[in-house]
Amino acid sequence: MSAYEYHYFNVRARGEVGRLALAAANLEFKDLRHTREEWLEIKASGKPPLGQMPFLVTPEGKTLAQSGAIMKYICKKGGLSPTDPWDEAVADQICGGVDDLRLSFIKGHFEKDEAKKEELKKELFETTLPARLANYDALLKGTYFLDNKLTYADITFFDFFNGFMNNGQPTVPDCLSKFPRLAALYEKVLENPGIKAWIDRRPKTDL
Ligand SMILES: N[C@@H](CCC(=O)N[C@@H](CS)C(=O)NCC(=O)O)C(=O)O
Repeated sequence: MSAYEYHYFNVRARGEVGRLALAAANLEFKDLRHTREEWLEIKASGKPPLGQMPFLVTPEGKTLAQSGAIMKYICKKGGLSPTDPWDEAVADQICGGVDDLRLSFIKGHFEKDEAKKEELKKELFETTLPARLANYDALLKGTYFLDNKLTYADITFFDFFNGFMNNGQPTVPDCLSKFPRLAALYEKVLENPGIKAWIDRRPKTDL
């Protein structure tokens, strides 16, 4: 069986969660990192379903866009998805909260006005993040968000705190220091053999 193709720019950003999912699911994949020029050609070809990256090409040749949809599909294929509908909704709740945090981070990161940028960062780090982390701490029932099973909720949580809050460094980010159970969850995800090997071998990028 040929490998999955995963298309994105040479950054972690929105694309990394899919790569982490592929690694955790132990699925062989081609990590295709495109320059802007290459991307414009690929986009013009009409191959990416929504004209955006990341997008996935399955071994059967099917294409899928949207980082969250790709990540969930891969996790289902790899047995990293809850099977109970309620558990799946709980996992989606975790991921939706992470989406909100990611959007707040991106808004601050790309803000051109320096004063506004500082204001957005202050709000995220001093207000939003501590409140949300307290919520996540309360939602954590066992080793993982869904007790003792690693799912896409944990991978999504890890991706944000590793890729966005800790610049891809495998150490536990400072913002988790007041939440030892969440820090332990982060470390537990990092111990997954597929994720660990991927983090060791993935290209080092600024974003
Ligand atoms: N909601 C989408 C957002 C996708 C998106 O905004 N992709 C950007 C890169 S992060 C992109 O493809 N930009 C190039 C373009 O639109 O031509 C997802 O999560 O996949």
